[in-house]
Amino acid sequence: MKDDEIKTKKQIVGKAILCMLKTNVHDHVIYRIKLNELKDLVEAIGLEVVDEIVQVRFKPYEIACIGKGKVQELRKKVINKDVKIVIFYNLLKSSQKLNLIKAVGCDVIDRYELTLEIFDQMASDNLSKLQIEAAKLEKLAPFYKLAANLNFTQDRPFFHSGGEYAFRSQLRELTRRRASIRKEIGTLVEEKKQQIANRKKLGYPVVCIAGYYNAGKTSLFNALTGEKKPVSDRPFTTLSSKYQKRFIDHETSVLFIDTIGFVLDLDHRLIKSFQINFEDIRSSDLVILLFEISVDTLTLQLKLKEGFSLLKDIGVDMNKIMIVFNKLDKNPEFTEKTIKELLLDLYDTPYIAVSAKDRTNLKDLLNLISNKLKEKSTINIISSI
Ligand SMILES: Nc1nc2c(ncn2[C@@H]2O[C@H](COP(=O)(O)OP(=O)(O)OP(=O)(O)O)[C@@H](O)[C@H]2O)c(=O)[nH]1
Ligand SMILES: [Mg+2]
Repeated sequence: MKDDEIKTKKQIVGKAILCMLKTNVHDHVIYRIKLNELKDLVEAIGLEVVDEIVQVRFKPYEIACIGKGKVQELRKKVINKDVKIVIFYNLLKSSQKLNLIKAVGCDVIDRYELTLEIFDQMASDNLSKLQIEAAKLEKLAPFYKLAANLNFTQDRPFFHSGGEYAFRSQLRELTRRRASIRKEIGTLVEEKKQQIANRKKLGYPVVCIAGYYNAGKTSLFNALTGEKKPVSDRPFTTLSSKYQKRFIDHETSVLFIDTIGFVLDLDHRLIKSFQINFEDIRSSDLVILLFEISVDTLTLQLKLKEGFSLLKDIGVDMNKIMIVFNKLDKNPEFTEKTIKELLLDLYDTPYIAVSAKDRTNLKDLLNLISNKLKEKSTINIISSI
């Protein structure tokens, strides 16, 4: 299969319940945005969300993340509604996952496993596939060790893992597979690093388009470069970075990079698994942080805050960031007033609103990019004198 085809691996059919232990007692809004995103992701793999359970407590319970009473409530819902899988927003320890599976009688996964499952459905290139398998094994190995010690024999329909890596007899196989994957990834990552270094040698400034899934990164990349990379409203359509050069003006040609999307509360282990994609963002001269503006102001505020802090965690210099709001056609009322409400002054970053679909304001965006790059190279020249 070609790298730029959308792969539609078989979706998982069945009913799901969402579960969250909310630790911030005073939060009455943000948790809802996070649960909505979780619902979005769950539906993207084919499941139907039929109910949800939210418990408020300053800290998760050790045994099953949620309390005994809530576990019973969950069990009843699972039986009554013929639920196939429960998906937790919180990240579960292996022991909590095992206790929950036993108590509720169906499979239980957390947001991290869910994200890996979506990646798995979308992955078409070899490096992504290996990185996903490595991350899954990393997460599941402690679970299987624990399950083996407890002689836990319930088969798990999700991830097909019960059959593939089932328990004690196959733990050795799992360890062997992890080692061989690590080796393969190591080789591919070295190749990728070499490619990044070669691109740097060409001397073009690199502009990376980063942002949340479905923000329209690939659509903008295509609109700016004339490429035809796959675009869709399924999360994580792009897993491996895409590159294309573009002439902006007689002084400036840049290399645009389209990258993997973010989710809220992105797990740091995922960043580690997809290190090479994030290396593309970190090593760029300019990062376009792209946001979809057809959402409410609060969601946008949260994404702005988290987006900046994520880029900081990856190691991006804050002076290299430019905010671009996309899908202006869906929200033409996006005005100075909205921009004030977003507290953009806090970020001290240039911003612009565009529509990748209608190609609105793309020229202004290119001017902004060119000016920002020139400003940067002037600073570099001055600081080297
Ligand atoms: N109305 C409108 N839709 C857009 C615009 N840009 C992108 N879209 C739509 O938004 C959806 C997501 O677009 P993509 O370009 O695949 O988004 P992405 O950020 O690359 O997503 P991932 O690769 O999954 O992270 C698609 O259905 C696009 O058609 C826009 O300017 N206006
Ligand atoms: Mg994309």
